[in-house]
Amino acid sequence: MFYITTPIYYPNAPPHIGHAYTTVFADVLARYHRLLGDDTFFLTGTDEHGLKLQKAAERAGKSPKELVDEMSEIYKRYWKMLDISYDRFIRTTDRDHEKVVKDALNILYKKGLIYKAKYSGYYCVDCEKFYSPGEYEIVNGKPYCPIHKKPLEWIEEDTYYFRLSSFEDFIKEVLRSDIVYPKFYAGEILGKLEKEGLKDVSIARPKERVSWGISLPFDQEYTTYVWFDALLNYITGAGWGIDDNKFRKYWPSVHHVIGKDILWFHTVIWFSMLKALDIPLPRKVIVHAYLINRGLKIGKSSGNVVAIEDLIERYQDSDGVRYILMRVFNLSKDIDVSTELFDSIYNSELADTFGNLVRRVGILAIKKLNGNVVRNKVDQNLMKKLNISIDRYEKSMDEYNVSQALETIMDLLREANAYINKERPWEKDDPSKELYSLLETIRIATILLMPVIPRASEKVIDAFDLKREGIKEMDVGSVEQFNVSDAPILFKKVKT
Ligand code: ME8
Repeated sequence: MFYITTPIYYPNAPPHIGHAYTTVFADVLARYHRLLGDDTFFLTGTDEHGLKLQKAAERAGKSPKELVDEMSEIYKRYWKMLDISYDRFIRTTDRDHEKVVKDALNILYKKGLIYKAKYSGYYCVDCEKFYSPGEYEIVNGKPYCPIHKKPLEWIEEDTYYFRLSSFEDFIKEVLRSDIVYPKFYAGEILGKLEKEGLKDVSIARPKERVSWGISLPFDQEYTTYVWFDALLNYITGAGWGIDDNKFRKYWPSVHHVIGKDILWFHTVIWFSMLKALDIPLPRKVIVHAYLINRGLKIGKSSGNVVAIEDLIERYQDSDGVRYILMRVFNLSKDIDVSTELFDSIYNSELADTFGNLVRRVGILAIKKLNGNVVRNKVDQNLMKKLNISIDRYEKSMDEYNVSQALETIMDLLREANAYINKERPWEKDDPSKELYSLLETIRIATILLMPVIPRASEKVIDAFDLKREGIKEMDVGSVEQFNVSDAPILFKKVKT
């Protein structure tokens, strides 16, 4: 069983390269697990309530519902363009989710974990978060959001609190385990907890200020705080309180993929909510660093967004974009987006290495052997390299290191290209052994590349008549005969 989630994104603007970064990564892990034969469930979606969406709708002269209906379709369109194979696209305006939020609130209210009291503090609408002194920056004597570099709003109102403070010890203990990956991120949260302790959190907004949200089931004058609502999407997706069998099946294997900006919510707040609801914690929270541009995190508020459609146009289809994003993907380190770097990855690895090998071997097989390459002994060196590569690839993927997994395959493919140059099969009367060895290498590489470049992989499968096998069944040297009917050009180089 493998259940994987992405953050649900705010649909106040279309997704950009940063959202694609997370979503393609989650998609690659989902596809990899399907290829391993695991029963997989992949959830993504949109976070549609709250002040940020309410204000975006006002600016657009639309009702919030009109805006989110339109925008969630736009998200789906982008994910289709990028071949994102989600099993459900969840919207926080979905009926079943509304029920989950209300049920959860009722449980916590009855347990005495929610109470009413006054709140005052500084708020960032872009983060949908209150900031306390020490957390915000002071610019020209005014409190500013440290992330969005915008003035904070002073807010004073009656609200409902969730007793987050009572979970401090629990959270600290959990953060010492290896639930957060890579683990150093948990250390950052622990440090903050040690320094500042844990205060109760406001989980409601008066309707006159924020009308766009799910009403509190025990007080109709209030809407639910957007983060409290949003985090619950992960249990709605698995069927909590709706489909118990599904929930029992998938929940224990849940993996949350998130950017490091929302780690506090996905550890401190989310773990406390789950504990309060007697739901087991997720298996893993996988955290990645940022894509940056000119030194700043890419985002709408920094004004340095790279559009997904521009990338798809430059690299011809989704495969190129997916491959590049995954080749630079990094959990720990921020990555600077640069056209030179992207072009060089695309040209040297996809076009010159994988594409070129497929094209050369395809042409040789057709010319020399009429496309029929029968079983032979696989060249010893290639065989060794293949076995090592498969092991390394699986190990890297199991550590969520997709970039390293791709590097391993490229290494293997470069070796295969060198093997052709050395053996010169075009000069031989019967290059069956060489071509069989090369086709086996291509077959294995194609299967392993499927999670990242599904379209090109399908083209090779068709052209070389490969079986659609899972990773567990792809035994090196097991193919009786290859029937090569085409030598496709998989990737056209971009002009730099
Ligand atoms: O935070 N680099 O939604 P959001 C890497 N609705 N990843 C980036 C990125 C960048 N420059 N920019 C965005 C929210 N991301 C909430 C989530 S979940 C219950 C609610 C990715 O639209 C990254 O995954 O602001 C980040 O965590 C997410 O988009 C934030 O998306």
